[in-house]
Amino acid sequence: MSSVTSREWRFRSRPVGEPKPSDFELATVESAEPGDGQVQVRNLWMTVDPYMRGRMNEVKSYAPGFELGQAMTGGAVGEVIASRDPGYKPGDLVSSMAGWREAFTAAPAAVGMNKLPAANLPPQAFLGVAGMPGLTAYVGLLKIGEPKPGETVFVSGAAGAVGSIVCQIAKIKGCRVVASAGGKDKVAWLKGIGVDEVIDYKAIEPGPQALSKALRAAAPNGVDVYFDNVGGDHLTAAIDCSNPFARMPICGMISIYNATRPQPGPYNMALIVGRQLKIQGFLVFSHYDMQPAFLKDMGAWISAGKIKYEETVMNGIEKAPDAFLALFSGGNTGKMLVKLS
Ligand code: NAP
Ligand code: FER
Repeated sequence: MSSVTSREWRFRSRPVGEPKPSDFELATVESAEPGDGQVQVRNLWMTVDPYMRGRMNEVKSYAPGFELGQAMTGGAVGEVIASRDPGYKPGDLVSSMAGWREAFTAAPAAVGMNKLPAANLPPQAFLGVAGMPGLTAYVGLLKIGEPKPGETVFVSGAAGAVGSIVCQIAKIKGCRVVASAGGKDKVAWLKGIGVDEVIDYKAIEPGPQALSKALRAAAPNGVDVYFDNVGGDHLTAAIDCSNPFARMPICGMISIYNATRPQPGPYNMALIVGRQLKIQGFLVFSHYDMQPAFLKDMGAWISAGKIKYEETVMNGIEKAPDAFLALFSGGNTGKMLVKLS
């Protein structure tokens, strides 16, 4: 046992609009030898997620925001290198919220530490397909969206961590899946994993209701479930093309996370009444009771080849802000991850 030198990213300045590299600062620290009840961990992977943008704002929300001058936090998986907690031993693989750093020493409860579930998956899968984003897809689609075989499911942000899993669960449930993503490569990848129709929203000719027209063409029988990762024009188009009693799990609205002024809602909200739409926001944190069922189903689907997952990997702690910023310009296909060692 000994102290270990680590680097960690600190929150330097609150972004206005799009975050920039100078909003983060890399510091070198010592991860001390563990004291009684503490565990020392070397992180192998960390995740960057869109929700972190909200934590950079000075607004009250479900969870406290990042504090200026303090280390950033977020999901990570790592290996125990020393332990003075009887529940952990060197070599154990653990998840925690002590991401954005190479190594740390902490009491397990202080950083939300858990041993990784036994599963035939690489550790970083627990930051993506078998972790928070995968559970988000599972809960949002199945519990809130309630898809029935033969229905049409429209998914925005479809080539991302959550969206790509939503598309494939919807196929498993016998639905027709229409997806939206930006760029030819993402379109090709989504078709390769079984999506029926893909709209390249970045290639649509601009014009009034352009996305609604593209969606109507891709979903001629209308939309029964819309899984919203994007908000804005995508939500408007989904409402335009909705069938009576459509369900819309609102997972995220990444198109407006960097907005600097209040954003208008869809102009067609009156349709919600006549079409009897159910539009419901949700947070994955309220649904961890579904995690055991999720891990069982997801493990079986991956083993059976019914769910495929992609990762976009940046190497080294230095790259963490770049990886985070790239989420807002579509730099990832599947889960965006930073490999630390
Ligand atoms: P992700 O989809 O892997 O990455 C973000 C993607 O968003 C980018 O790759 C980009 O893809 C797309 N994007 C960025 N700016 C956009 C814009 N202006 N218009 C359209 N698309 C844009 O991220 P994720 O982790 O899976 O998260 C997806 C959504 O789910 C986010 O809204 C996130 O906040 C939400 N989420 C919610 C919960 C919850 O509990 N409610 C949990 C996890 C995630 P393109 O190249 O296609 O533009
Ligand atoms: C997300 C967007 C928003 C997310 C969580 C939130 C876990 C939470 C918002 C809040 O607490 O107000 O992608 O993912």
